Amino acid sequence: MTRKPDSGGKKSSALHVRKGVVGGHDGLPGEPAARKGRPGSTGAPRRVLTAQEYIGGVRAGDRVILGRAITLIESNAPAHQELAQEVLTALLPHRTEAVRVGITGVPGAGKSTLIEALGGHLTARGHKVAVTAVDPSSSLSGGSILGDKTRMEKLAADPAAFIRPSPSGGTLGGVARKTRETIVLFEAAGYDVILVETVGVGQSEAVVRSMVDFFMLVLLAGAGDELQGIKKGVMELADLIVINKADGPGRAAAESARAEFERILHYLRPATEGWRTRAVLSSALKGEGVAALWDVIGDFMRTARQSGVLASRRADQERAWLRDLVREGLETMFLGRDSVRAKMAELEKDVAAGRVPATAAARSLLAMISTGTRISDTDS
Ligand SMILES: Nc1nc2c(ncn2[C@@H]2O[C@H](COP(=O)(O)OP(=O)(O)O)[C@@H](O)[C@H]2O)c(=O)[nH]1
Ligand SMILES: [Mg+2]
Repeated sequence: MTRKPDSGGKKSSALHVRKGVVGGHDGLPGEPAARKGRPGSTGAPRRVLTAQEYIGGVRAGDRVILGRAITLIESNAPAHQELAQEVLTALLPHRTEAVRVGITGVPGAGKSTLIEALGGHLTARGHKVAVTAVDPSSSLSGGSILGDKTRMEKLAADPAAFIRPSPSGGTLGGVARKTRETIVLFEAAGYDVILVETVGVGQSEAVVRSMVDFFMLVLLAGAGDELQGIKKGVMELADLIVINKADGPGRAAAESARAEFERILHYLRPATEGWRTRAVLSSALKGEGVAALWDVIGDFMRTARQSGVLASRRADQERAWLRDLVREGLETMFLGRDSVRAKMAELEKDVAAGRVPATAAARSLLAMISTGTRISDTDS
């Protein structure tokens, strides 16, 4: 093992090959006056707004600027991210205290239709409703399937509502970050009910649970197999189970499914301390049960606020978010080095061939953090 001299660390600044991109970008904060009036100086089709323009526009509830601010936080370009953080930091103290609701369930359960009905119910009562989705698969399918405006035609045209499809962007972690930051922007723009839809696959329910106050699971009746297929883990995340499509010939089946879920819920740990998860019926299509559903959410918010559970949940969520970001940042920084990537490729071959145990391989890679390995990758 060769230990590199400490002076090698001095070269670290040479690592940032992205520098040219950052420097040449129109969106860099710090010189707004110079940027004004020079639209398209980098050949970009639209001038990047200044931090003040984003902040003022979002706070004023300007829908166009809100949309562009979300696009900014969704961008992976380092210059955009820097500006985005400036905007988010300034907006943080100006948020409305919104009710954040997560909605999960299998495709076809009626989540989007329910959001359309609930959203309309709320805007009619003076609420401002923002809708988004967490759909990590959207980058694979090439477009967002969730938060799709086709099921939410009325809400999409409602001036008191704002619908933003799932960010399409790689990992679940990346999508989660963008969605959390989008929620901050929604709240700074004065939206007081935030609805986040996610499909019931993989880890996305847990991710949405970690960013909302209240989480509901939308189910269908009359599907015995489906009932079996619902993971106990997902039911234990839910503050409410909604048996949808309780209309027409499906009504009776929905009622017996409701009774059955009530029984099952007795044996499960509730998702929120001091709150009993119940099962209710709805017909999103006819708008039935939607007002009652909002009443349940109101009860929940009052209870959780009074008991302090809401405040501690939100604080826990912020802390967990911080830890996630640090973990991801470390990973990106470390695995982003050429020397680490080269070593990783080598070790992957070794472990796949059974030459080195994975644990030993991981240790030797991680040792590159502490043994003074040059951050500069000229040695690789
Ligand atoms: N009969 C009935 N159909 C519904 C109801 N809610 C949704 N649907 C229908 O179920 C299908 C799937 O709905 P959608 O909202 O897209 O489900 P999602 O995939 O969970 O978002 C659509 O054809 C809806 O019209 C309901 O309450 N009753
Ligand atoms: Mg949907």
